[in-house]
Formats: sequence, structure tokens, C-alpha cells
Amino acid sequence: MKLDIKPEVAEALEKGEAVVALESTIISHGMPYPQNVETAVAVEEIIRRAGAVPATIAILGGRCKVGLTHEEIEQLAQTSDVIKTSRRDLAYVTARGLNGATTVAGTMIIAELAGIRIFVTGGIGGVHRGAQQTMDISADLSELARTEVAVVCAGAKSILDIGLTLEYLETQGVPVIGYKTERFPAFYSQDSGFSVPHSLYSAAEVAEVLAEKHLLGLSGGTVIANPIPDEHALPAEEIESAIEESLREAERRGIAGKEVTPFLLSRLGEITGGRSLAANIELVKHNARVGAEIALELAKRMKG
Ligand code: PSU
Ligand code: MN
Repeated sequence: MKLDIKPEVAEALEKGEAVVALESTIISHGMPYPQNVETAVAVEEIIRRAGAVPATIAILGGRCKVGLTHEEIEQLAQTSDVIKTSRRDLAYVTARGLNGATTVAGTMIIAELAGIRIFVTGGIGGVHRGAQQTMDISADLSELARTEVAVVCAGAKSILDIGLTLEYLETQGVPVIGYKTERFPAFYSQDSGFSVPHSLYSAAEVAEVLAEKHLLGLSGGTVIANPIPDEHALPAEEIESAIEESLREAERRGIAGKEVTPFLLSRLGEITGGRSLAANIELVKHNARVGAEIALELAKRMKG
């Protein structure tokens, strides 16, 4: 298998220490340069300072990399030949020796292969608005149904249909846990208007549920929904009007398939004058802190 686990990560996994996976589509397609590199590096640093080992995941020259060097992160952030890689793209990208930035789905697959159980990102993909017609439902959701990795995120962006996204996760049996909240967060704001089925109030409680799920032999992932800190949240009305404007533009320009999410993210950044990007960076950092804590608690349980 074309799997390269960075020595530092391999050693931590071997010893049963806390490791946190990170995705790379957020670097290549989710944020502009140079904020993408700065954020990727800062997030790794937060995880390290919390006492866990970060493992940013991507495909370079056809090899699945678990843990990147600073130069590799820079390469991903700057080159345009990086393919957004979800489940359907993975074998093509590795067989052809290409460079791929992994989505939530792609990252979960490689994290599971490496034996990593906790993964931190900004937001998961979901059921797009109008999916009744377009059938645009992110492969992240079906991955959550099958691959046993817990994803710490700030919910899903309201460029999506959050209600349908939650329905889909329920049908697929994916636990959605509100972290210190009873509301499902909407990425830039703390409340999507939907409640979460379950809430937990400490990293230890989350680790306990993940361990129990594993013991029960329940395959599939878990969504840990961690709202953006209040001081960094954007007013829901402001972001909603920016979202509607970007959605109309995407439709007018015939943007479809895997281009939709990157297009909407970059248009939102422009319309909000960078405020959506600033919020995005803060929520990812917050997720990193929480994800590291959960990974540490999980490691403790596995050892004890
Ligand atoms: N949501 C964000 N930022 C992102 C993404 C989603 O707020 O960068 C990326 C993630 O990598 C996610 C992917 O897995 O977009 C979903 O893309 P699609 O909707 O094409 O499945
Ligand atoms: Mn899609």
C-alpha cells in the first residue's frame, strides 16, 4: 500500500499516544494563500502544545502521506495541480502518481488505514440546498456512515441544507454529538436552528462514548459538533445574505460537482470582505484544541 506515515506519527501510534488527523482540501481549496499555510501550521502547533501529535493527510506523488513537513504543506498550498480527492478519486490519484488534497471523506479513509481515530477540520460537507433536483450530497456523509473516525467540526456551513444533512446522518446511523451545546452549529454561527440528538460536556465523556461505540462493534464515524466561540461568530443574517448571493452566482455560472464547495467558500470570503475567512480560521483552531483533548482522553482509556 502506498502509505507513508511520518516517523513522529508512527511512533506515537505505536505507543498508543494521542494523534489527531487533519485534512488538506481546506488548505488547497478551502482557503486562499497565504492564510491557508499559516492556518495549517498554526493548527498543528495548537495540537502539539496540547500534548498530541498532528498528522495532516494528503497525497503527494501518488503516495498517501500521514503527517506532512512544512515544505509539503507549502507545496500543497501553492501548486495548482492538486486534485480535490474524495473516496471516488483516491485510487485514480494514487495509481497515476498525482498530488491530491483529501476531503473529509478522503482523509477519514487514510486516517483509518493509519489507525487514527480523531480528525479535526472546519466543517463537513453535506446535503446541498436544492439536492432534491441536483442530487448533490457530499461523499463525506456516506463516509461517516462507514469509516470509524470521529470528526471534530463546527457543524456544516449553511451553504448546505442543514436539516436534510442531519436527516441523512440519522438515516445512516451516524452519531451527532453537540460539544457543550444542545444546538447543531452552523459554522460561522453557533446555532443552525436545529438541535443535536445528543450533547456531551467534556472530552472525557466524548472519549467514553467513542470507546463504547467501538466495543459495540458499531462501525462508522461520529460527528463532534463544536460551535465557533461567540467572540468570533458572524451574525446569522449577514452571512445568510452573502450565502444566497454566492449560491445565485454559482447557479448562473453553471458551477457543479466538486467545484461547488470551493467556489462558494471563495465567493463568501470576497463578499464578506474576509470576515468569513477570519471566522473560519478561528473555528478550526478551536476545533484543534477540542480534538486534541478528546484524542488525549481516548489514548488514556486505551492504555488504562
Ligand atoms: N466545508 C468547509 N470548508 C472546506 C470544506 C467543506 O467549510 O474546505 C471541504 C472539506 O474538505 C469537505 C469538502 O470534505 O469541502 C466537501 O466537498 P464536497 O461538498 O464537494 O463533498
Ligand atoms: Mn458535491
